[in-house]
Amino acid sequence: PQPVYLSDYQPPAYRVTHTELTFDLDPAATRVKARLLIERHAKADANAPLVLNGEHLKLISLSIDATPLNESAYQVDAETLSIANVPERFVLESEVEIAPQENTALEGLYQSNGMYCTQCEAEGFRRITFYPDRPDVMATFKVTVIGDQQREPVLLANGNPLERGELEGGRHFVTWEDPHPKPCYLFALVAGNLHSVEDHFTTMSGREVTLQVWVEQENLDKTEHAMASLKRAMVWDEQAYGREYDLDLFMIVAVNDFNMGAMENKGLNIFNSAAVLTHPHTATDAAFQNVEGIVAHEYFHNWSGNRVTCRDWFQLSLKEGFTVFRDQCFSADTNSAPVKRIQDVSFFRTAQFAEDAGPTAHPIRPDHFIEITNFYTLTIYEKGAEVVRMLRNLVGEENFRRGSDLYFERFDGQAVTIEDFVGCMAETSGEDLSQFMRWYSQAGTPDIDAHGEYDYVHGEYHLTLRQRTPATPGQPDKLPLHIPVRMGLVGTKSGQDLTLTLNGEKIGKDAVIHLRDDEQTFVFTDVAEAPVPSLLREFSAPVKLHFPYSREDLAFLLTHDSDGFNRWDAGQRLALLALDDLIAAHRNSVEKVMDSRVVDAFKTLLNGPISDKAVLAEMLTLPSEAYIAEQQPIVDVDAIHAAREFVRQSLALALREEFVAIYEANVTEEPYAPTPEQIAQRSLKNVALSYLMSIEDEQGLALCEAQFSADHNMTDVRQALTLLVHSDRDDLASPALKSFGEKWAHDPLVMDQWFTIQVSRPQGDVLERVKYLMQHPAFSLKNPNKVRALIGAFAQNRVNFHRLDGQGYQLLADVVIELNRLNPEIAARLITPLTRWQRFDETRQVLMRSQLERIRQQPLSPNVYEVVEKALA
Ligand code: DPP
Ligand code: ZN
Repeated sequence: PQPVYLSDYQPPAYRVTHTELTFDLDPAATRVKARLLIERHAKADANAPLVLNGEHLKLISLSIDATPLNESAYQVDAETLSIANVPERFVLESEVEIAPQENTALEGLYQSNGMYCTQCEAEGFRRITFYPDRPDVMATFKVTVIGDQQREPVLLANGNPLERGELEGGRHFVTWEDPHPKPCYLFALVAGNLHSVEDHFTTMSGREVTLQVWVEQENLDKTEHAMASLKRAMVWDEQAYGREYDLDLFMIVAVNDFNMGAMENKGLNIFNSAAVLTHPHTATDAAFQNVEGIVAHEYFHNWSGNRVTCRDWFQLSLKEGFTVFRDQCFSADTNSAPVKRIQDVSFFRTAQFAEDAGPTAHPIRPDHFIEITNFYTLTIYEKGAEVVRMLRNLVGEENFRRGSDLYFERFDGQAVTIEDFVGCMAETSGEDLSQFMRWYSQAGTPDIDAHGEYDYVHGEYHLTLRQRTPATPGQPDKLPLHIPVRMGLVGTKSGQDLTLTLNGEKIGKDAVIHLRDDEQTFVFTDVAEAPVPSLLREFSAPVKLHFPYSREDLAFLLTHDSDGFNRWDAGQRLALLALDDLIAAHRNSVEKVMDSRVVDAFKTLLNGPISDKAVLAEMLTLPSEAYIAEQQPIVDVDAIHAAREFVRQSLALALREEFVAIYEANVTEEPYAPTPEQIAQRSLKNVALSYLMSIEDEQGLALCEAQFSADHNMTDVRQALTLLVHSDRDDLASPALKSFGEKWAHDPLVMDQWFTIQVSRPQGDVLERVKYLMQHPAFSLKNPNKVRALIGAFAQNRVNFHRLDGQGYQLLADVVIELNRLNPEIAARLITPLTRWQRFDETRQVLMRSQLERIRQQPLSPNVYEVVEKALA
């Protein structure tokens, strides 16, 4: 397979102004008729052939302006249909046949649980009909769906319904019209035996919108939260961005088999059921919050993605980075803002940093790719969002809003580039953002080495920042970036933020300094007392900040920093220093000794006044093994696990009374609600329980069992079950697992959790368990959620996946090889843990590479090929 390059971009020679489609549904032989109004682009060569994309299509007929084309007039290969001589303006009609029931790739039109649905982003539409499948071709659509009245009573497509009626042979049809020009990746169709919950929304200009969430009958009681989230998102986008909904109908459909989380098809969002269905008994707090965020994300795409879309797929972050940023702000406004930031950054620094440091590292705007589905990554999405956040902070909130207004207004109905977006921000703010643009083209995470010195004599603080971005594949040399560093100086005597004076100018107690060169020294004057610097507040840039903090400094910041995020981060840094010592002790077989400063810090937290329970729960949570691993030059999974367990147990032993008190103070009999208050309470209580269970004493076990049996809500039940299964008390875990599995055998989303809990157990022969569960009737390799819940979760199980006999790697490779045939997109994603082989010891490196080599021996999809080649390069 050959890569495509951004630098080769050419505007389309022909555009489609209007698209009419008729689907005659059949599992094995769906007929798709297309009637396309096509025009040659004014600047295009008059002899330019018409080239349409099309894959896995059986061509039945083809005509231009109602004249059938004979076979010599066109050429078809596995990927395209070309017609050499076409008029300047014409109607192209085609009919093709496709087989939705055989489509296991879940791209294009496929079947899930008997219902028909589509996924066209990025390049799935070419599996539906011959078409210029590229986002810069935007057309209005009229779509007729014909199905069986019994099997498919509900027939949905984008836009507003226009007409419906009965046909012969028990068939019926519905015609839909979408007046907004859109690229074909936003096309959607759903047909099946579905039921809906309906609600209404009045937009700020008074437009009445009908809202529907479509699900299978048994899930009707799981839609309330998604609907409420949608309404909140609609209000928020009006207030925060002045964006209003633009059709009479907005639909969300839940489907079980879905590669991604959800899809923002115009007026007809299709969701992975895991990203929409919730019920207190089946979904955890985290799932409720995830649903809220994803519903909002897809809704926000209506403007950032649909009304204004991407010129080409290299610009993917234009819509995704911006939309993730928008959904992050929404969730922060709706829930606990500091906790949202802590959770996002914590995930980002673990997973995106790893991606940016590995063989698949790529810029937010890649310059080439083989398979675009491999680029729906943490870099495009999450780092893209961090860059938009930096932009907002650089130009200020007001200019940012004026910039986004300008962007939406100027480019409405167009397919544009990242320059167009950043250009609007530069225009409204007057800022020079040219250096800032490097964030979009340079891969890798910048390291910032910071160094500070207090000059008592002159009352000055000298802060030196040095930036360096490591080489990434294809980018050996990096240029300095424009990095906004939000900071304060916390006086060690007063415990307060000191007023900052830089270059003779007072800039406040909390300010942003701009690092643009490789190295810069900032001299703060009138610094009356020795400070501890608080740097990169709220994680103001996606960088690794190194500052030689002492443990005393960190303990001080933990209690005194005015920035909640950095208070949390100080705790994480303090724990990491202690963990470093313990990892070394484990490796050298020396007795482990707990750092009393960490215990004291936790004690202070537990006994202090509690202002925000959700933040406290985060502060009491140790860095994950994956994040600890990120900090190590060579990852020693066993030492990391042992060290972290030692800290957990030491804290539990030293602070047992406190944890019990916290637990008891936060038990509630209130009916479940996913409110920030209740969620905070539960997370605090469940953190306490996990400490108590780390020592498995009688009291902890009793609380855990009682919490499981009380069966109050899934958050509590899942935590209790996880802790039991991950303990050494198989006598308690086995019956709990069994009863849970039996109780929920009918609910696929709960069974996914049941799989994950078992295969993420750190000890025991989990590999055997994985193999056994792969035979379970609730498991299927064809369902991406199952694959993620069982195989994906196992590959995150650090100790067990990385076992020294290599069998964990082998199992993953076996699954990748099989999925490569069924669903290349999911197969390619699943390889990720193996691509990180450079991070491990020699023995594991050899084992991981040998599995990558084994995969490479197979006939591969372009998706898997691209990832494996990079991993072994
Ligand atoms: N465009 C989708 C999303 O991120 C991905 N399928 O919302
Ligand atoms: Zn998105």
